[in-house]
Amino acid sequence: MIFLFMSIFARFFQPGWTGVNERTFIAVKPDGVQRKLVGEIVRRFEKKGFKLVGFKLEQVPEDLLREHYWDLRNKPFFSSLIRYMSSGPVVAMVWQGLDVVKTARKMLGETNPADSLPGTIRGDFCVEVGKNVIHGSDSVESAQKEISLWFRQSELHHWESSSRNWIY
Ligand code: DAT
Ligand code: MG
Repeated sequence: MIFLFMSIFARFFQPGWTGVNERTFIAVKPDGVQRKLVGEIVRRFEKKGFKLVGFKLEQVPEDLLREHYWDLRNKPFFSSLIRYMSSGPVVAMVWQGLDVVKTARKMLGETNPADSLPGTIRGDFCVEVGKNVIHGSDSVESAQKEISLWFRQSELHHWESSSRNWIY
């Protein structure tokens, strides 16, 4: 019910998330945090030229994870996915920039690490689909839903990057 309300809200309340203001939701999963990959992952997004607008370390309640992965609720791996995602803290982030949703998915690699090219995060740092270290929104619409599910407005920061004119 809350999720339905949030999706409707996200659909009609899109505060100019296009062009250089496009945003995506990225999470370093519990295995990524345990394996000390947070710095490496943040480094890749920073160096690419994207802007960090939200960041927190959080042990995520199962009900939020069930909403987050609602589309996969009938998959056989759903309950193990929820157990894995709630097994330790995750780092939830919002990154902003031109075509950030599509580009972040490229930087992540494929869902199955075995299909992910070297140079991608999943291609470089993991081997199994059930422990693939990172989440990234798959479309602008899911990014909007996921950001409103994981972050309060007050946790999203508006700031001017001093390197902006060297990137755009
Ligand atoms: P992605 O995370 O690349 O967007 P997805 O949305 O299809 O992939 O699935 C969400 C997560 O569920 C994925 O990151 C890992 C897990 N998953 C997907 N397919 C799986 C499978 N066949 N076995 C186990 N876990 C799977
Ligand atoms: Mg997905």
